[in-house]
Amino acid sequence: MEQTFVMVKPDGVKRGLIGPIITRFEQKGFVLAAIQLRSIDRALAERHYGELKEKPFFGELVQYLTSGPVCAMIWQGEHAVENARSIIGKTNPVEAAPGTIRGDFALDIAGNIVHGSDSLASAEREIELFFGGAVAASAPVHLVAGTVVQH
Ligand code: IDP
Repeated sequence: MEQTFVMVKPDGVKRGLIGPIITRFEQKGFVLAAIQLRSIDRALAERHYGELKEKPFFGELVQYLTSGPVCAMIWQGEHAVENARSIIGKTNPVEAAPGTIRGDFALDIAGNIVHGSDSLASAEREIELFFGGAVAASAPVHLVAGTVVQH
């Protein structure tokens, strides 16, 4: 079953939107395979958004991502990558349709509250970066001092 990487960004966590965002994914039919509340250092933010390093907003983006805790998750389901992007909505909240997460909860592209992998290859890379590889949806996962322990 396909898995994708989703992250509630620092502004989403600060605004108390972890719950509503998880609810959207559960209502859609996804199964939560792993979750961590954590902070991101500069090096991880730069690796995560490595493809955007030439963009003029890259510095602002790294600053944004490291400004507070994030909630990193692996969600599992049919066409997980595409279905997650569809309920998250367009990158710019101005263009994101009402009913999508960004369409309903965000105003500005620089604070669009949630990330979802844009391809299967990105999902695999990001799951490896944050969780050290795919996690079975039925396996209990504990985060011990920053290290994911699977049983
Ligand atoms: P995505 O998050 O919808 O996949 P990307 O184009 O990959 O969109 O951009 C990654 C993130 O970079 C966006 O979610 C947003 O936080 C930030 N970003 C994109 N464009 C801009 C911009 O023009 N100004 C500030 N931040 C931006």
